[in-house]
Amino acid sequence: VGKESINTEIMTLTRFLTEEQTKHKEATGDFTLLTHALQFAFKSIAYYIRRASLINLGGLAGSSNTTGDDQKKLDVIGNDVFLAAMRSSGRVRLLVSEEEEDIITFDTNPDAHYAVCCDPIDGSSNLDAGVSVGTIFGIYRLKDGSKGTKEDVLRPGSDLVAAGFTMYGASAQLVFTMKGGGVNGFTMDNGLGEFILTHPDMQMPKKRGIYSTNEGNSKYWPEPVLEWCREIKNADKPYSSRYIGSMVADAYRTLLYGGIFAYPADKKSPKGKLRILYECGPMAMVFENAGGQAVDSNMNRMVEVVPENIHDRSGIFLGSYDEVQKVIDIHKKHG
Ligand code: AHM
Ligand code: MG
Repeated sequence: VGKESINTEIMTLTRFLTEEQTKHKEATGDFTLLTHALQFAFKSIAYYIRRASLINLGGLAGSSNTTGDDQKKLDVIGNDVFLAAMRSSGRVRLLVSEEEEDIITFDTNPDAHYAVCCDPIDGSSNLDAGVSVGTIFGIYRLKDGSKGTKEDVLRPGSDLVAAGFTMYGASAQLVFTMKGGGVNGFTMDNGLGEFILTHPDMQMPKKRGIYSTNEGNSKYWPEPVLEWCREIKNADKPYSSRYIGSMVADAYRTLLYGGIFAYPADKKSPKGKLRILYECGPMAMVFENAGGQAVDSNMNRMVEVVPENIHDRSGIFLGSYDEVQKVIDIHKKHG
């Protein structure tokens, strides 16, 4: 290979997780094994999505999930892949999935300590157009002495031990954070079959004039949200609008470039659209750990919101610190 500069000191996700484990003296390796299974689920889902239109995986499966969305064939496959990976890791006791009405308890893993909440393929309405979709996940440790009940997952995001999301785009990206830690971004190297650390210690810009929301809903928005939107569009330098309609993709861009993503509660969806356990909570943890903010439509910190039921929804504003603060200040003014 002559004198070409090839980086042989690559930080793969596997190496990263192993090094993290050795930092924690009390670690048993259970969490590390769980994350290896997660990693496999991401790789598999990325693979099927990439091949979807070639092997007839496009379109609807002919069913609808618990919250009434039409299920795509890939929603079903993504869910099955995820479920099998979590069960076979042996380290997961409970699984909450957007595609499953009830909590799944793995009887094969009676002594496992973890509960995983996930949206296996978020943004699936975009799938057939080849737009980026991804997987969102959050991991709780079961409460002390618990054998796995719904109380182990009906908890605030601030209890999460780890969370993150993938985006299956031009390349597969993984954003991962642990409690009290930073945010790290990995890119799938298809040649090596490994996620490589490409965005260490991600810190998002403190502000940026980009807003990302489905403004088609503005007819239903409450006054403070309308005022915020008018204000940013009439600023000296009006904000740019960017909306993909795939939370993982809109969030990934917002994390990198800064700005704000909003899906407020409104007259049409009084509780908001996005789900607390496997969309809002994990995303909020990522954004806070990267120096941003995330609040619900009542301007409460999103990671403090506790769902009553596993599929509960919430309004959400997340993004750069100053951009979210602007929303909070306008809401406070309205009282
Ligand atoms: P899904 O989980 O059924 O894919 O729905 C969630 C998606 C998010 O990815 C995205 O932010 C939002 O729904 C878009 O909603 P809308 O089409 O109403 O703008
Ligand atoms: Mg979703």
